[in-house]
Amino acid sequence: PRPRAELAPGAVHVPDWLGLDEQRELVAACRGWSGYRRTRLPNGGVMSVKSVCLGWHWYPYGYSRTTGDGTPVHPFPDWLGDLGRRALADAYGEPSDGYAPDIALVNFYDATAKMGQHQDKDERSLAPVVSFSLGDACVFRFGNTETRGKPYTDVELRSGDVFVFGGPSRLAYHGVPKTLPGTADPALGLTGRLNITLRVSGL
Ligand code: MD5
Ligand code: FE
Repeated sequence: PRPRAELAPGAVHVPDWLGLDEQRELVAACRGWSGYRRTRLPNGGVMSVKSVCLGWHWYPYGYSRTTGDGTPVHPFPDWLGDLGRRALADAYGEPSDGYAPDIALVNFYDATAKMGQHQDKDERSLAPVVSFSLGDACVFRFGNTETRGKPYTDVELRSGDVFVFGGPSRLAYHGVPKTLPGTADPALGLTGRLNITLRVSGL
């Protein structure tokens, strides 16, 4: 079995945290949220992941209450906050009652999608980010807080894994250089990779 690992202070990987039934329920929930789109960046690029937001809509580089195309932002469900509090408590081994995420970003990766190294700094709160991985595994690159480049550590994130980023690691550069197509459990019924991150807007 893959052990729980603290990659840096506040950056904790908990492998296989979600059971297969919980993974299936999360996949079903992700399928129920409409409006996945590729985000266009101000520099002219287009992100390769398809994303949908709950609670607040992420635009590069901030959060708004509306999507901009007339479609409503889905509500952030209570059950997802509960799941995030349980994951955070298990990752850090301490109570998480005060953790109240109000944003979820859902990213879908097809076989060729990636995410370049970046910092998550559009949230006004530096409360931890909790990430859930579903479907195909990926190479997750966890870097440092100073530069986009080295040093970094590559970790494989598989379906059911939780990753928490808080404390001194909250503003670390990170990204997904590739997914590993075809690695998902066929029983999950998902081709590709889904990642859900929970955040606190501070708004
Ligand atoms: C993903 N998502 O797997 C990646 C990594 C994103 C994003 O980076 O911004 O949607 S999930 C792990 C993660 C999420 C948020 C913050 C940090 C890592 N971090 O501060 O290192 O789709
Ligand atoms: Fe990120």
